[in-house]
Amino acid sequence: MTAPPPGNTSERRIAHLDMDAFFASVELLHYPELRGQAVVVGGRSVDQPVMEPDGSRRFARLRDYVGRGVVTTSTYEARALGVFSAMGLMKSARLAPDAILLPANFDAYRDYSRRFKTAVAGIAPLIEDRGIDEIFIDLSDFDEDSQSLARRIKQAVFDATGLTCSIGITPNKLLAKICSDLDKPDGITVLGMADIPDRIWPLPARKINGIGPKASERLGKLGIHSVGELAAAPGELLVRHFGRTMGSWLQQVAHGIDERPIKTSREPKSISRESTFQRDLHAKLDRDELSEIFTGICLRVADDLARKGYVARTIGIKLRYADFQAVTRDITLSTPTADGRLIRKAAGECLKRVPLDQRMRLLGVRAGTLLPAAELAAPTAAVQAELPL
Ligand code: DCP
Ligand code: MG
Repeated sequence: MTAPPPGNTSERRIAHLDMDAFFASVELLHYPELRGQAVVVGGRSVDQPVMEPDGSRRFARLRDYVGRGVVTTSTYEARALGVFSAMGLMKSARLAPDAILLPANFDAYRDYSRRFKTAVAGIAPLIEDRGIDEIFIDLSDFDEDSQSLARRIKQAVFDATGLTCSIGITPNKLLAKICSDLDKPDGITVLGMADIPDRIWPLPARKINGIGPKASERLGKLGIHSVGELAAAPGELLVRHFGRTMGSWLQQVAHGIDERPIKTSREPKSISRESTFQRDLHAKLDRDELSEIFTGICLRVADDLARKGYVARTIGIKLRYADFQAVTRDITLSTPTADGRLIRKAAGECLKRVPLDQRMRLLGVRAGTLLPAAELAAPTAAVQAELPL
């Protein structure tokens, strides 16, 4: 059996969409006369605009601000003056004294957040919600080319909100998140694995989500500044300085590798079934009856998994004794499954690890660490098929 070539048709298509200057842009919808100006969101409600007798609005200016508040976000015109999120308002007043200051209005931001997500869901429903102004979208099932899909999604967001966003479309979440930021505002960036050396390696390592200020400082001390330098660093050097888990993660992400699936909000964390017995049962004395109930529960869990389209990586049991004490045990499978017999076998292993001298009143089986069955890669399925049952 030969492995599929890299970059074959099974490559996923994942988009990351991030709204442009989100809070500030929502404010501009309410105060269109501020368009094109340096505007900062932050501070307190005392800085609310005041309506003048002639019907015009009087806005607070950054230079008049006194206090310890910080910039929540700023328009791109304010950013051009050096004013960014998390900067102290008084410090930013020195850079942009004439900038308009508006207090945050979270109810409006939440409302627009819902609107843009609903608009995207109308086109592509496989969405992972990443917070108020960003989402991942799985576009793997579309035939349409990425540029035109991105344009269509951006248009739907604009029609629903009057706001622009930026989109990155790539084979995974890691790269998509980086790419949505490469052409902001109102941008589209599409790239594949082959573009990594040209487009990703020149970027500073901290552009990778998960490499924070501390890690990038430590990398800097090792002479590693760009993603490309990280990709070229010897694995054992990274493991020595960051530990095995983080070290190998750093190596993977530097090569643009990221297998994490899209997690839609409706995705269950686990699927479980349990049964309270008509009378308390004893593991040895009521062995047959218990075994039949146990198998029944496992088959129902398998059924639920199949119906919902998931496989489970962990199988656990819950057991409540006659005295109402409860215990749980679980085990991790080497291959995720939705097969009733394998679930029964794994749950049986768990049962061997709990004390069974007391009678029981309830038994439950739980399938956890779920992933969509479709994501079990084809090669794994092929290997499974070759195993004797
Ligand atoms: N936000 C915040 N505090 C921060 C950063 C951001 O409260 N330190 C809020 C305000 C932003 C929103 O979250 O509008 C989204 O954050 P982003 O990082 O996406 O920033 P923007 O959407 O404002 O700008 P960009 O165009 O760079 O995405
Ligand atoms: Mg944003």
